[in-house]
Amino acid sequence: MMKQTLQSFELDDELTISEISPGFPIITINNSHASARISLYGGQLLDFKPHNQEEPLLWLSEKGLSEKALYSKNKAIRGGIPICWPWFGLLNEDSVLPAHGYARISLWGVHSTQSLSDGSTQVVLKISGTSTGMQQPDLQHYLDCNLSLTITVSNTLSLELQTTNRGLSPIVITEALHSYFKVSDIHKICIEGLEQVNYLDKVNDNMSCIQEGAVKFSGETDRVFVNTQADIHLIDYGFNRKITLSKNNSNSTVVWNPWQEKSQAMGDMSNEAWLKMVCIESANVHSNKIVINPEQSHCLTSVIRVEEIT
Ligand code: TA6
Repeated sequence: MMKQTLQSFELDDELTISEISPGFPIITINNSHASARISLYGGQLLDFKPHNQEEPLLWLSEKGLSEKALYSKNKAIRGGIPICWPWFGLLNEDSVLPAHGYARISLWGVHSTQSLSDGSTQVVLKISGTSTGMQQPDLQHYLDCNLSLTITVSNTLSLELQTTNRGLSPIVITEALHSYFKVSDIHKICIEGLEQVNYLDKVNDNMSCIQEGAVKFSGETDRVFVNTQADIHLIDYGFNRKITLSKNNSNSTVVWNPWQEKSQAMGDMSNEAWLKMVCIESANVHSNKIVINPEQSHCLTSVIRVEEIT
């Protein structure tokens, strides 16, 4: 069968495909509701901005564009929505395998692009276990997986990450849509929807804690909330907006800000970046890991919308 060229997926001015640097194709969407960019490297949404918003919803590191640190093979792009799959964090404590798995450091293929009747644009990206860099014998079971990401860009943003097990044995995965949100100032935000939820505190030896009130930030924060399906609200008093993150088939939510010292030690974040971002991730991690039986699928979904604070 003839391989389709990337250009054949373009939709006039609504969706175009170009290379941001050699080997890094980017889909650019501009429809009547919003604009967005998606990198095929990582299957990663980079930007999303409804036309009625002054500020983008997602944070993307500007550092590296000139230094080539942001777009380099075997390294995840810092910002937007990286896909953590088939594991979140380290595979196990002393693992030397890539943190957050292989999906975010693999080149995805375009399966389809479509202009929907309500003016939104839908893109389906795919990758198979064998086309990621996974080769290690103990990862064989993941090679039989197919992964599909459906992104729908409207005045809301929807992401559906579907894992299908084509192998003969059940597989276990952990996963996250590692969304980096742009904020006015980390001191001027709070996160609602996690009150009284149990979390593992990664900055405190994974201590088990209970969230009292809204999440507010005054230092490094890395919390894995378990057994929660609730909608999350990111209230930003500086931008006067509320971002709501709704999820499906997700039992964990991760909240992360590296704070000053860690952010400055990271080569792909500028010194002040920690003030302008927060990660809120729809996930299935730790005790919420997912088992997928042969010929079965599992679909993690996240929908993001924004409104003014009234
Ligand atoms: O989701 C939070 C987290 O797991 C943190 O522990 C932090 O290290 C972050 O992800 C970023 O990980 P990365 O591998 O992209 O540097």
